[in-house]
Amino acid sequence: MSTLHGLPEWGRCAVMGVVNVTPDSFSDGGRWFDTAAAVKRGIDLVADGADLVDVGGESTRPGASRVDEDEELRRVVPVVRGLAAEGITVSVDTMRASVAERALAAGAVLVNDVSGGLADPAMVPAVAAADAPFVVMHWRGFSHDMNDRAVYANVVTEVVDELRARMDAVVAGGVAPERIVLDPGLGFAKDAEHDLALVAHLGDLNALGRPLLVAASRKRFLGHVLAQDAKDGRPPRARERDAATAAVSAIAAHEGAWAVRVHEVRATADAVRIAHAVEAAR
Ligand code: PMM
Repeated sequence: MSTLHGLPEWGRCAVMGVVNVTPDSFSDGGRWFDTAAAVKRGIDLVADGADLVDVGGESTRPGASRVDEDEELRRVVPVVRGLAAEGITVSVDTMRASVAERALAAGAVLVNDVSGGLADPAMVPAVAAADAPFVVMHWRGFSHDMNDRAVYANVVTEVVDELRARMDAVVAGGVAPERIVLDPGLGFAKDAEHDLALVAHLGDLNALGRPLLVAASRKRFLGHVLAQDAKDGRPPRARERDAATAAVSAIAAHEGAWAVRVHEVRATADAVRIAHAVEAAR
């Protein structure tokens, strides 16, 4: 189990609940678009067993175009403030330094950047200046054409190498190594086989020596696997992938992940506890 400077110590794989304040996110777009509904959703996720809540205002679904900065701020900052006021540990999911800064000022304690600081050159300096914990995800480019970048000779070694290079750049930019969390970026410039290979080799990512965040929740690769046994051969809808998500949460926890990021918390909260108990019984 890895620990992370600047955040509570949960003693097991943590559960990060997701609140997407967007009209168009892949699995829950439009559901928590209003500030009050989004804050209530975050409170409900904590009641269900989330240890922290990740608030995002930009959809990164494949093919998505970018939201403008003012709109992202309008979506995210009041929700962060509302959740922090409830004493909830809040993370902000953004690729923009300005949004990260305003969210930290509003009470967020972790910056989750799916681009690992690549999308906005001001992000790494902003995170360094705030001395905030920082999630660095494996990323090869914006969502509008990321599927074209899903080309690997060996996805596991390439993701490990690219994450290591990114981590080195972030540290060179002033972020303390002990504040960095790494994330393989399931579904980002990856097809189903790539995602499965990464889940199968999470131990290789542990070799990077930093806490790992695994975000499989409702993603396409789960639908791809489940479609193979479906009567109509079609993948279940995103919201019908929560049991599959919990299965990955158990695997990730077993492999020592620091946290799993999920839309539906209850099953995953149980999964990480069972994984922890099994580990303790060894
Ligand atoms: N995936 C999404 C959004 N944010 N953050 C991290 N660190 N890792 C991810 O894999 C990730 C993320 C896309 O999922 P959603 O839009 O369905 O919530």
